[in-house]
Amino acid sequence: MADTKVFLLDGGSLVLDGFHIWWNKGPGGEVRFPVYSVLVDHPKGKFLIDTGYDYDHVQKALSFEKPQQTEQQTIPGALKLIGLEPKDIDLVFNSHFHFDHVGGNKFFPDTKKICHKDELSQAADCQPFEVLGYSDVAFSTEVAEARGMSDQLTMGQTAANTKYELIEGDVELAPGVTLVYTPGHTVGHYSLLVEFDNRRPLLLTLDAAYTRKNYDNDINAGFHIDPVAGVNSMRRLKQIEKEKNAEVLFSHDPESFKDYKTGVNFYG
Ligand code: 5PN
Ligand code: ZN
Ligand code: ZN
Repeated sequence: MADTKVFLLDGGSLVLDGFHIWWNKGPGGEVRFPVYSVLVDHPKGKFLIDTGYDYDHVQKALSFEKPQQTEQQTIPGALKLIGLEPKDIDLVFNSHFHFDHVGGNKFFPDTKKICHKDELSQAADCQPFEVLGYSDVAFSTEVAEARGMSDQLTMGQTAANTKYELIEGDVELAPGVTLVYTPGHTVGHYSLLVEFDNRRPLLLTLDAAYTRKNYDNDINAGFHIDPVAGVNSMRRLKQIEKEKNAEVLFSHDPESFKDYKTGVNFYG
């Protein structure tokens, strides 16, 4: 754990109606929220958790989400800010395969990639209400071909360079870096716990809780495969928060994000 650093890579923002962020609760109306990825710089390797959204994909498939993303908010741009390039990353882990978490996977053809064992098959054969969430399939030739969307494979993706190692349950990536299985939002969703030598642990909910209001009130976002599992996952995260005295970071919280460390500022 010595010297572990966590960088949040600002990936721009999107818009949703409040009833999609706070399911059956609201209030409705346009909410612009952040999207970011997480770089864990650990003595055992540089782990990238999620890769944000692809601007062109969102413009094409979900233009109603009004993407705003500068060059510095792309994955290569955000890595460059901290003096890194995609080739410096040792492992890409996707918390789940929604479009706003996989858009930059295409920059990592030679990097080891990991996901939950059921997430890949679900993205390849999703429920009708999940089609928009799983609309960017360029992260996997297998998924793109299964869905008849091979036209998205424009950056030389092959079966070999979009292979995923499959995991299940909680997994420790390296000492103090734990993937916490939190299904509900999707079948194979994970949150992330990072422990340090010299500061409180960070618990990143990822899409198990979009915002502090979701978390504090056990409110799912409007996108889920199993809302009961989603509530149970939030309760589990709160137990971990208590046990570990963790600082909790949310995936898409416009208010909290203002205080998060981004760019060259890091946790550690
Ligand atoms: C930001 C966002 N927009 C749409 C969807 C969806 O259909 O499933 C998940 C999701 C999102 O996170
Ligand atoms: Zn999601
Ligand atoms: Zn998301």
